[in-house]
Amino acid sequence: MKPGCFVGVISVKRALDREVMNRHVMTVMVRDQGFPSNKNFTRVTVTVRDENDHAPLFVSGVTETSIFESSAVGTSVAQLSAVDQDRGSNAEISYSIVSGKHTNIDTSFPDPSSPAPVTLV
Ligand SMILES: [Ca+2]
Ligand SMILES: [Ca+2]
Repeated sequence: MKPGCFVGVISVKRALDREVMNRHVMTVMVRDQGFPSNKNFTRVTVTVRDENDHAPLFVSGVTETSIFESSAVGTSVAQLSAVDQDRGSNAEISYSIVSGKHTNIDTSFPDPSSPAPVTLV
């Protein structure tokens, strides 16, 4: 550090939430103690990086549907949609059936960002 250089620190006062505000732009002033004092200003931009602090949420509640027993293999049974407030890989969603009798039903993911159709296999 150069002689005569004084350090000012900007610190977090309250918890940050990227999903509420992902960028904080502020103007910081430096002032000497002379009389009259001299001042200078600079702009500081703080970007809040994402943490995986949100679970995916299904857009609709419980889904109940029906299908004819004669339905062809590949027939769509239901489409489910979910959202995740995080960003990037923290917001990527995949679907899987984790319980229930479903040996003839499976999920497919033609596009991870689109609703997940549940189809007969
Ligand atoms: Ca997430
Ligand atoms: Ca987040």
